Amino acid sequence: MSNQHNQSIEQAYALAKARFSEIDVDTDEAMTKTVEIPISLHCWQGDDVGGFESDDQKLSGGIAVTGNYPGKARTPDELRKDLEKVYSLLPGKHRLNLHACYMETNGQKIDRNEITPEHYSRWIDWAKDQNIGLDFNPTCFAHPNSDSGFTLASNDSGIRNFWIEHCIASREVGAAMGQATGSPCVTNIWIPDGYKDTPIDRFSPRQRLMDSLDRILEKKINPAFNLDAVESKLFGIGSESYVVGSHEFYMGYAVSRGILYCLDAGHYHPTEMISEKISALFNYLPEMLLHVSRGVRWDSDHVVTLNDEIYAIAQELVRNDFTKRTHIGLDFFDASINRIAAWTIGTRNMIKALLAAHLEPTKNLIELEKQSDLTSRLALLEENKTLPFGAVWDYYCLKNNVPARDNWLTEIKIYENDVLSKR
Ligand code: RNT
Ligand code: ZN
Repeated sequence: MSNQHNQSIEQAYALAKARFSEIDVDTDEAMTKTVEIPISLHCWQGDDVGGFESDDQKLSGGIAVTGNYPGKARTPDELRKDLEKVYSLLPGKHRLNLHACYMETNGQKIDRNEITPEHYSRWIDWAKDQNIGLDFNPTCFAHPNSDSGFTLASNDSGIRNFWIEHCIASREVGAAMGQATGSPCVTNIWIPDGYKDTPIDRFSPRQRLMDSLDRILEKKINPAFNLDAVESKLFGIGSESYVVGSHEFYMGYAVSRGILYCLDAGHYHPTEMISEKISALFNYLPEMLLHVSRGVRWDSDHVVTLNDEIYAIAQELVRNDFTKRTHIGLDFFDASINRIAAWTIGTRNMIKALLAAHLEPTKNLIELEKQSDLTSRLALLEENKTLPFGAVWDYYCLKNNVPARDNWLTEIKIYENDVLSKR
């Protein structure tokens, strides 16, 4: 970038720094704290949750990707190349969240219950090379054994055992990833199980799910290598009336078993916010996983924008010092726009929200709350919204050697022209 461009960012930053110091906020410290927080990028934004197992397996499980933007990654190498582009546009060091169906088997048919760390060795080598951590997910959908709509809660013991084996194997893969990268891998279990229409027996499937999970988690794994999480959901396409793994089910399960609970921002009633749940759950759980997403009218997994909820999530984590206990993952998939841009926009927004939260004069606001000066609390919260946050963000990008302002978009346009359009 030109000197002039950098200079204007530096000048704006100097003014912003002075303005923030008037309200006792240290902008340099805010940047130092933000850069320590990794975001786990979801591999599935790059190829519409396709994976590399077989060509004919359609997405299922009540989730859907819409859009047909050209340039989708067709191979693991293409996906890695795309990810490298995205990482180069993000300030800070981040992680990759991989789904089991992104295995690489050299053309060999490996069923889900047969996966071993070897089938992810290229991902592991690449992660080591990039110096990034890995997270993992069993893929309990898009497979003939999930066609009935049931997996770990199935009443067919053959089907149930298959998925139990897959999840057990996934934890081993997670542990190998954690060991190889030197950073614990969060292995997150989400299953689609549920009914389109009103069930008679809501209890038995949940008892079966509990039993399946207990069998999966039977083997203790060193938490320095692998951490287990379970993700709840309200409904999916085709499971509108009943989802076995509901919020209450998994909250109770995670608390009673001492594992991580995954809060997905799209998995609750539309007015129910995960930002509100974080401080409740941290009374009972040592650590949590987030799937930051944006539902539009339903669990539609739109690209994360810098909206009230993403600010609120970041505020909850920063104000309460929960950032070290929270694994921040993303979960959106949009194929109607450039997929690399979608990843970049959503992730930069999560980072922006964290930086903004670090720029809040929290101590002063808490003081007002303690004094019951609720008028000033509201007044200052509103004043904060127009502080020169953008100038700090631009400088944060500059300082971390990634494109500031909308310059990242220029890079993506070049990449689209040179790489994506040739696919
Ligand atoms: C589905 C869950 C789940 C998936 C990914 C692909 O509703 O949110 O996390 O999106 O596993
Ligand atoms: Zn999710």
